[in-house]
Amino acid sequence: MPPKRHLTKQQSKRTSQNNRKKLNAREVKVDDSQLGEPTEAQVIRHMKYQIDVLTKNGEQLKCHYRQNLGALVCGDKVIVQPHIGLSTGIITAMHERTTLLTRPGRYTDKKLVAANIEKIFIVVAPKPEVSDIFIDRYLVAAEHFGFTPILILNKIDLLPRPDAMDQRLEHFETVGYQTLKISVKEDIGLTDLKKEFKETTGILVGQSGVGKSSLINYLLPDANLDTSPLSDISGLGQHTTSAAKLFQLASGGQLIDSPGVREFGLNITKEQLAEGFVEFRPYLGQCKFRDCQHLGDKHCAIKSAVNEGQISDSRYQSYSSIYQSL
Ligand SMILES: Nc1nc2c(ncn2[C@@H]2O[C@H](COP(=O)(O)OP(=O)(O)OP(=O)(O)O)[C@@H](O)[C@H]2O)c(=O)[nH]1
Ligand SMILES: [Mg+2]
Ligand SMILES: [Zn+2]
Repeated sequence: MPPKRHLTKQQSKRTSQNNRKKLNAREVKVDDSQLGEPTEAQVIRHMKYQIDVLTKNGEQLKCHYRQNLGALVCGDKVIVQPHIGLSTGIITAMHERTTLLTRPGRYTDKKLVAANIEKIFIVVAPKPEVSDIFIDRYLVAAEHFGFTPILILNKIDLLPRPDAMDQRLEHFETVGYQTLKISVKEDIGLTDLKKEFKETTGILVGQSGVGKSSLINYLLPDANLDTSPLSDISGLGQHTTSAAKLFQLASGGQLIDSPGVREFGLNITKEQLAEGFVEFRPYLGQCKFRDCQHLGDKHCAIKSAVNEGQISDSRYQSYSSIYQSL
């Protein structure tokens, strides 16, 4: 057998770009006279070479798009022209985005995750276990990109007592974040949670196996999304969901299910990181040195606030370790 060819990042990027061009070229051979009226629509899923949209009239179309539009992502509001008599179409324009969630990609510095979202629901569970820094990364992203974060503890049916994880949640409540405790399995706390989905576009994020798709299935039984138990060996989720997908809720809101991640990478500068810790803000600009990195300098206003108990040790540790990783 010939040795396996290892592609460099550049090569794989080029190969995938070429494949995409080929595919688009193949599909684009549609006579414009076969196209219907331009219609408002929203991207509900972006798979490798295909984009599913939902039109204002509730029609679902498989689409390709004009290259000059740039990358499109779940949540994007677009104009499509349906192919008459088919459930396909072409995306011809995109409306300006109100918000955009991105993270560093494997081959690019920015991978789009979702657009036009207002709330980010950070889903955690007693199992798989989660660290505070995992949550803090999402909170920083929420502050940076301008979403309202809500921390959801699912699977409370697995806890020995209802208050078993209260302290951990209180820690985030003290900083000012809303938290909710639920069990999708035993239908606990879901009425309050549903209120948070009304008249807004939200995204469910978190580790694999915390129950994001299970929650969508509870809200929309017809969605019939795949879910899987945690791995017996690692105790971790099995990365069941592979692409983000947007759902219309009966209450009028929209909710995006997203694939679980091991760690949420941040696309921000070191200065933006400090801004992303909301309770640091009153102290920023008060350090002795203008370029203070808040990593333990004696004359650092943030470090003093930590020493005086105004900022928690855990949040400060998250800051330091994310800082090192940027
Ligand atoms: N005990 C308990 N198990 C739950 C609850 N909600 C979901 N699960 C289980 O958790 C496992 C993982 O659920 P999924 O919905 O696949 O998790 P996910 O977050 O979508 O995972 P990925 O798609 O891999 O990111 C499944 O076996 C669910 O049945 C709950 O409230 N309690
Ligand atoms: Mg899932
Ligand atoms: Zn400082």
